[in-house]
Amino acid sequence: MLNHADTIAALATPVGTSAIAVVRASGPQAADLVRAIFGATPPPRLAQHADYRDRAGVLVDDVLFTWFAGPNSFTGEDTVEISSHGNPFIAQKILEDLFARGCRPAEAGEFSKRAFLNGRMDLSQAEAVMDLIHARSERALAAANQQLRGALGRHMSRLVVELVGVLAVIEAYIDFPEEDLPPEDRKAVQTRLAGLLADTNRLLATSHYGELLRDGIKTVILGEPNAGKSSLLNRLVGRERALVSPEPGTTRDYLEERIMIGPHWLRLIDTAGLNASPSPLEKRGIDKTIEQAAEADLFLWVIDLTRPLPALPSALASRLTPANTIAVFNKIDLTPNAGVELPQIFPIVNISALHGAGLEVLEAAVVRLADAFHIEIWDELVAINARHAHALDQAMTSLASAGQKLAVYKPSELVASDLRHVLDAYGQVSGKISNEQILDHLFASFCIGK
Ligand SMILES: Nc1nc2c(ncn2[C@@H]2O[C@H](COP(=O)(O)OP(=O)(O)O)[C@@H](O)[C@H]2O)c(=O)[nH]1
Ligand SMILES: [Mg+2]
Repeated sequence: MLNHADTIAALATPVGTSAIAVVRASGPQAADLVRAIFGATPPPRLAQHADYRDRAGVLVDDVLFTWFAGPNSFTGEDTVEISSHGNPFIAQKILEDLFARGCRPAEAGEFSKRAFLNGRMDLSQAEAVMDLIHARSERALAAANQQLRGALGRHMSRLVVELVGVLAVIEAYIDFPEEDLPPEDRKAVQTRLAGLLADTNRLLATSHYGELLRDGIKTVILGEPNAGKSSLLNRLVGRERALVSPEPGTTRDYLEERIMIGPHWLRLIDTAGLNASPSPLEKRGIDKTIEQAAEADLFLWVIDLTRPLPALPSALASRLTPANTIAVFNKIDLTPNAGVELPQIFPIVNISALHGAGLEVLEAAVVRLADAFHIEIWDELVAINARHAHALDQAMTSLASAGQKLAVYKPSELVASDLRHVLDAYGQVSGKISNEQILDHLFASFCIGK
């Protein structure tokens, strides 16, 4: 275990009035602190009821505290968690007392950093702690929980083991340059590299889903002016978020709101109406709509049933598919029997944004489309973040380069050098691959006896 000389302390709960507040201290002095404040270290992981008296002996609060003896703690160090009444003044008093007794204020993320440095979790798990804290939907929570339990780390370990195996085969020939890689080995290595590329790509392909879970599914409401887009946004958000008016062109700029629909977290965007002959200001609004649509995951195309179906600008029309678009026929209160011929077969939902009819059906339709974004790899929900994606992208590049070199009989050193880059890139994801681990693997597979 790494030695961190400092004992750090911080408030683990938000500042403010609440039922309880938790102050946490971690580091080599934690045992002494517990003895000094509470008399003795109790059995680990059992909450204790005690008076908290500061250094001057003044009673601060009666608290529950829990003692964690390292390495069986979040950070891997001796740790104490003190739950006081949730008054920020009390929590501050306790913190000040801990500082007076020799702790120093923890930096942002420092508890997790220590957990990582002490080998309590890999980097992807440390990130999952953040994801867990910020998860806003059932799906995001499930993904964070799986990552925290090491799902991504396990996938990465599998890839690393396979890669190191391939590297071992190639390295064996580097040491004996007079013997080039025999054709059957070359073929086998190529097949294994192709497998690594495919598996890496599968993980990489979850990055967009990761974005959706962390930032919300970008859902653009579009349609002609006065179709009822803003009315629909207000309905879904549950309050008067956007101005609604019979005057066309009310929404000039786009508006964004985040909402939950079923298990999904959505970034809902209301846009300027697609007026066929816009004023210059409307034109700018429409350009923004097209910009927003370029990166959207879902579309709610609001169609006013009392009017003929307008043509969509081609930049938009080309983005809409039955898998990402719901045709929302609005104003059924005015024309209950109307229908509109659509240019493609989209799922259709009839609503009245004004009266709220059809909203549940619409939400169910959104859930159905959003469900399709769900990706599982080897039965686990994996959704990597942007940092992982960057590393895996580099891994893909180097894997492809190694494959090419093999194919054109480049020297094995050059192939091995590419593969070491892949190993570095894999290592960035979990932050866990040490040279020793690699050497262990390498030597374990060296039974060539040459
Ligand atoms: N009768 C009826 N009027 C609606 C409905 N939805 C919207 N409207 C009206 O249509 C007009 C334009 O609505 P708005 O939401 O501002 O449309 P937007 O321009 O697409 O954002 C307003 O007067 C709304 O009250 C509906 O379902 N039924
Ligand atoms: Mg509007």
